[in-house]
Amino acid sequence: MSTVKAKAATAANTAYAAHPSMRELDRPVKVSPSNAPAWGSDVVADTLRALEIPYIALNPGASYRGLHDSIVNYLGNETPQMLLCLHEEAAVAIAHGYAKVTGKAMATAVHSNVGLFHATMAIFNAWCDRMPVVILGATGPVDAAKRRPWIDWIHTARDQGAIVRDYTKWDDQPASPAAAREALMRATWMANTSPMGPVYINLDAEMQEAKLAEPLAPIDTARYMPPAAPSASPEMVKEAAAMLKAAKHPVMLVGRVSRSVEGWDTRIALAEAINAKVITDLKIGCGFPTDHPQHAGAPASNALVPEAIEALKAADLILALDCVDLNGILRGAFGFDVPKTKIVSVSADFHVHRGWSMDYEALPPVDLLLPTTPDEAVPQLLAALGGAKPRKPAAVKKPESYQPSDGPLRVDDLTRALRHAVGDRAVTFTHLPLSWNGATWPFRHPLDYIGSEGGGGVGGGPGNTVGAALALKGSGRLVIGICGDGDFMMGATAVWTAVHYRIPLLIIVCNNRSFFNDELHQERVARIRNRPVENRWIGQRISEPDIDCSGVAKAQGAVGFAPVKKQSDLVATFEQAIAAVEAGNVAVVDVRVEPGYSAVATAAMMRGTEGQKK
Ligand SMILES: Cc1ncc(C[n+]2csc(CCOP(=O)(O)OP(=O)(O)O)c2C)c(N)n1
Ligand SMILES: [Mg+2]
Repeated sequence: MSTVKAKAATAANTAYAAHPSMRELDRPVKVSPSNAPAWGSDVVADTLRALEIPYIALNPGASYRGLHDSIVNYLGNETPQMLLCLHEEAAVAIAHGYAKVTGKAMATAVHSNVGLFHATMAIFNAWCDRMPVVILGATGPVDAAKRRPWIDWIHTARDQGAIVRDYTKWDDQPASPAAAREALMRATWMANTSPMGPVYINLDAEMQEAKLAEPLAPIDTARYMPPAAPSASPEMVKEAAAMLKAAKHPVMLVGRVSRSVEGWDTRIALAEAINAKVITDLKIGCGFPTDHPQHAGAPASNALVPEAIEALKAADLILALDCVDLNGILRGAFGFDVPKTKIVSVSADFHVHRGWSMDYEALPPVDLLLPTTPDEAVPQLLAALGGAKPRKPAAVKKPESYQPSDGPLRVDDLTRALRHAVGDRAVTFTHLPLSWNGATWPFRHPLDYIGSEGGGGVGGGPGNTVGAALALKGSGRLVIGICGDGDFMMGATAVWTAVHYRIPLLIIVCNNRSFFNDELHQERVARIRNRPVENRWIGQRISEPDIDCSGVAKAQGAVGFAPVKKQSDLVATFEQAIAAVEAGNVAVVDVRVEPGYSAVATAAMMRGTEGQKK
């Protein structure tokens, strides 16, 4: 008898359940179906199941051996199912990638202080990306009299949650199974409520391993997790709609939005109803078709393209839909002049702005704030404006016919060849490199691109890709993560988890043999100081030896290909790699690209050094 009542499976939550094929893997033997919860950690496991957590990505450790046993021998390694990871950063990055697709938290478990230390950067990435992850940790025994000599002492910290408190929504260290059950419900509820984010629950080893003194009265989790979406008042919506209606040249800045098709269609309808120019941001998942005639130029990451700057300068109203850095965008168009244009912002993000991390960015001027999410507000705004206009079907431009040249292989050549090899398949990009040129690949569906790692922590690309591919397993979408060589090498062990759990995906490494972003930084400093820019590569190049990134993947069981060095080999290699993925494999292609970023990104990084020595 479980101590927590699970919700019945509904259409809404089946997409969130584990993929049936995963159930064939890592099956425990001799698990009694009539198992009764007998230990503290059994209550924790029961609660994870009641919360319908499908997976728990973990790296093991003695501090949570009680919970580990409960998941395997009490639950039978189902809901949640364990996903073994070779590094805690990968475990959290996988859960983060999963949330980027589903909008819901899965769990991770990390060992005491040391596992949590490894996990921190990935937690920060999820935090900045406002993505939910339930992180379980462990410590102790808190009671010093119960500690084993040495190891239990070094792995017990007085306030372990302090390591991550400043970039999680909430943390707790429950002292009893009943308190742990409550903490898990609160944590999951908070993580999945907008603005979303990671949460941390630290489980005392002794609490996990103690026999249950008495059975807990069963509870129904749903009653403790009421829906709590932030909302704007009808008056505010009316006022914003009137401002939109009066505007002649509105601009819609699309920021953090869900992956829902309904939300996507409603944003298109709103933009068309008010004839707004639209600007999207490669830092986050796509929120609007980038080849729609109203999309101003191509999407970019840290800099605005000229068409976007022009649209903003001509705007008489700006509608900002939960932008990651609204003030930064305004600065890209208006410099340090405060724009006179009226600004309506839809964002509830201020609820999670805290003192330690400044990921809230500069305070933007806002004339009307709707304190809610774009997914809530856009349909209301559209209704207040009288609904959608009839739509013409979007004209889909075919990519230009592909012709490799025998010139140097650049990222744009990689993209053209990949588009050709992919053909009409539906693709989800789970990561794009800093060298990506937004003009080269249109996004036409909310799952075409799920955004970057969020916190600028290099190394998240592979893990985010694995987690997203897990969520998309069986969806028919071809999952492709394009990572820099620096990013791939920092997060490479996530490949093993994908291979072991048979999660098909393709990783393409844009291998420029360098932490190239920082070469540009060194060039900038050298120019300003009138020093030799020729030395920018020192301490940056990952060459001599060059790394065979697909070899690193092959060693972990993935299908690896010989590094591609010529444009003419790209399409054939991509076709083989796609065939391997469609046969259920993990494939990694290492493409030796020339170092270089798109013109917009390079210009942004070099701004202010024009005229200085090259
Ligand atoms: C954890 C971490 N370390 C260092 C940096 C600084 N940094 C920003 S971009 C970058 C280069 C990344 O190299 P790669 O993934 O190969 O991309 P490239 O710039 O070469 O296209 C580095 C080192 C960072 N953002 N995060
Ligand atoms: Mg690189």
